[in-house]
Amino acid sequence: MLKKTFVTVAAATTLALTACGGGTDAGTGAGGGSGDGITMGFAQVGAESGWRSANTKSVQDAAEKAGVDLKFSDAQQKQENQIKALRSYIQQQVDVIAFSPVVESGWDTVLKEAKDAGIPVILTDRAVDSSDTSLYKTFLGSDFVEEGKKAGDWLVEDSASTDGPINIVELQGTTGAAPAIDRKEGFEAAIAADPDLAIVESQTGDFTRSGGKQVMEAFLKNTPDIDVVYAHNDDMGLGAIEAIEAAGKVPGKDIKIITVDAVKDGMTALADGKINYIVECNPLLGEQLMDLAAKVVAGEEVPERVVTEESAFTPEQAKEVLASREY
Ligand code: GYE
Repeated sequence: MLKKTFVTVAAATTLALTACGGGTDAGTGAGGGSGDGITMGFAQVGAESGWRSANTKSVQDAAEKAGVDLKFSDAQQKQENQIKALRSYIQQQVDVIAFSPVVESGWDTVLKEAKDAGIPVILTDRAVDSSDTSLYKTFLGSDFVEEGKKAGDWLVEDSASTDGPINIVELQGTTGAAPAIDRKEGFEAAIAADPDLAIVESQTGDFTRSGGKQVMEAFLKNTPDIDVVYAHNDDMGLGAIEAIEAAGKVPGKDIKIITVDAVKDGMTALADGKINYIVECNPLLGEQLMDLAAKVVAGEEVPERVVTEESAFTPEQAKEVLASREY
């Protein structure tokens, strides 16, 4: 749907600073030339996970390919840093702002400042909970509730033949972040189908490997019979594996592990049988983002919501795709 031509962009982008590159790539979705002359301020969450690194690279590569002048900042998982970055982009009068909000709440004031300055904002990867949807043009990213649901559905099916209670511990993402809230919600809704499945402990590991390890160590100390770990991303699952092994248990067997993302390290652990199931979350949003930015700057209509397509992997499937996995 997004892979449309941008031949009209050159004419419509009256504010474009330099000559546009024509539309030779138009229709391929490759983004070549479509963003020529556009300045984009991009406020990234941080560098907390393998997913994030792949996302950053995708945005930087796509900007270069599209001829977009990218001003990139890393907020180190702190909302105040992200707000500062947004204000500096407003001051610099960039053509478009894109950002992945670290948490859902608290954006109205700064988004209003961008709107008043006439700078369009694109949300990428994570959503905000503002009731005023005129504060941003579009949201490009995954359906996190659906991801949580896929994780829960797999567990319901996997435990169908087992009798008795199944104790799940949950490693949540960053508190207040859209993917943490939604992945929890989707998973809980799915496991409600089986009364034997219960979340007995749930805490944030902040989407990091060290966070996942630390929280899992505490879970293992406090809770004797853990059957399943549900981690909101691969990195926390990988940290949990270290804690489980250090406690003398076998990850994937004594304790089953379900994660979200499907980055290379996660897929390697899945292929090795240390993780049992991974729900994919696609970080390669760069090209779609540059395409949307070109349209928004040109004053063209864009869909309110652009959802990325994703699948899920078993160990067998991980073995098949691992070698060709880009990130
Ligand atoms: O799943 C996690 C990262 O917002 C979808 O953030 C993203 C999440 C991703 O730290 O690994």
